[in-house]
Amino acid sequence: MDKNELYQKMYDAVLAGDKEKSVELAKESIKMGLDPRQTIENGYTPGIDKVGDLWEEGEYFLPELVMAAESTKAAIEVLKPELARKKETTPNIGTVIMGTVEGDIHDIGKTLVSSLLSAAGFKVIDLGADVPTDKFIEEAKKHKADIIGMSALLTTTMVNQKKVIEKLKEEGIRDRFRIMVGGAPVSRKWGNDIGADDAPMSAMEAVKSAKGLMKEKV
Ligand code: B12
Repeated sequence: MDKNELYQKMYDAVLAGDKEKSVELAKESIKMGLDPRQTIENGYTPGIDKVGDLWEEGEYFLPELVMAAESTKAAIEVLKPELARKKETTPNIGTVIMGTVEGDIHDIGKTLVSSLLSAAGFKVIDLGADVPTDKFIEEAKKHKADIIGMSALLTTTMVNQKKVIEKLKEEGIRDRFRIMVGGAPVSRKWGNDIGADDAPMSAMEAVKSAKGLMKEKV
């Protein structure tokens, strides 16, 4: 099987919500020596994106969405150690606090961004999903974070990214941190409007952006 066939099978497994198959294919990609980042971007991400479209079109319902999400997450779990193994030699090029904002349980994109940042040499403190505004700030202070990353997948929760930034401003510590926001409904314009430093559109872009923000910080 060549890599494109494998990517296609990954896509199909996510669409079918077949967790076992999804995991098996992730293991296969490791055996084949494929780059785990490429595997995620070319196999699993297109799958979950398509599931989103099918849901929007009314073809898929919540159980299918959940199964597809679980299949994607399980595959990423298998690939995580591979990502870590490929970590560049420079230890801790910066500390990132990452989480999905309050009221929002979507965590696939956020976890992907965390994994890739950590593979690129960042120390990532992943707070998980549904993270209260104050928690972002407490943890950023505690770990002397360089960057705060916030994910939001719902138009109703995006506003909580803004709340964190406003709270930081109120405390007079906004400039201590660089701030990245992301998630499907987030645009560069939104990032700009709420006073974030950047709003990268994908996990790959997030890595580039984080490296750039670290340079700016010095
Ligand atoms: C999977 C999924 C779910 C799963 C989530 C499982 C999980 N553990 O995450 C489940 C089934 C639980 C779910 C629940 C709900 N969902 Co949902 N879900 C999705 C779906 C299909 C895919 C999201 C996803 O994981 N995409 C794949 C990842 C890789 O992409 P991503 O998250 O966009 O991340 C990439 C970039 O955005 C970026 N990025 C992401 N975060 C960050 C952070 C930073 C700092 C940076 C730099 C970059 C970055 O990098 C990532 C990788 O490239 C989307 C549809 C879609 N196309 O987005 C709907 C979607 C987000 N869901 C939606 C809705 C409405 C819901 C529910 C409210 C449904 C309900 N009625 O209960 C609940 C929400 C409950 C809650 N309180 O949060 C709507 C939101 C509509 C809106 N405008 O607000 C969407 C858009 C579907 C739709 N078209 O209607 N959902």
